[in-house]
Amino acid sequence: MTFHILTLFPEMITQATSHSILGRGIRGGLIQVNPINIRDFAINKHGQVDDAPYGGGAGMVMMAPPIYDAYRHIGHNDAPVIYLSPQGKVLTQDKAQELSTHKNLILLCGHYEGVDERIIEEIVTEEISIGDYVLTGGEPAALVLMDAVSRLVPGVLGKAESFQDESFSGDTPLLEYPHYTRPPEFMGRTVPEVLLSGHHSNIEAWRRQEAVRRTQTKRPDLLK
Ligand code: 4FV
Repeated sequence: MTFHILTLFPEMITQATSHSILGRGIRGGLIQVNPINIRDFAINKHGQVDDAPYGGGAGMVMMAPPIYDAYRHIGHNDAPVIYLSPQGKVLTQDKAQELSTHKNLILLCGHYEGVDERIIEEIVTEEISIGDYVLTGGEPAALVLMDAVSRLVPGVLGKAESFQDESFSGDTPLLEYPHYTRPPEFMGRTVPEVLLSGHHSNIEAWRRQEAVRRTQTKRPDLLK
């Protein structure tokens, strides 16, 4: 799968995606990350890509033409175009699962007060938010989406990593059960006996029960 990112800060994307699982997915050829610098499509030799809002008001607005030309440059007019913005539906595991089935995804990162509404009307297929708070730019949100989606692309997660019974997946989205590893004792705290029993069905039952209990206490909204 290829992520085409329309951004004013391509280095933010390349730097953040070259590590760990995403980096390995890229080196393994399973994931491609193609940042396009909108400023390469500026309207004048001053590299202008934003201007004052019509109707006045604070801040600047990103202009539609440079974004449109950058979009055309990608050459995948059939790919979903996602605008990362607080106005979007909040990203969920199910949405990440759906997005992981596409060969190409185009991510539009806003800055300043946002982008001219007409570019949203012209090219954006859906708006996605990573949460009800305001960022300085869409790049951190694009990186969150790319991470959540990439790890669901077959082969990106190695054998050691699995997305079995993880949070928010499966028919009833539960939070994950607690994890323990060596040392057997830490600051006087021990490991639940059942996990040391080797009795797999008891361990499974305990983990399920813990997942339900935690979801009831921490995220009862998920059980509704
Ligand atoms: C955001 C979010 C977000 C809004 C103005 C970028 C900023 C600036 N994106 N989820 N929350 N974007 O705050 O996705 O253009």
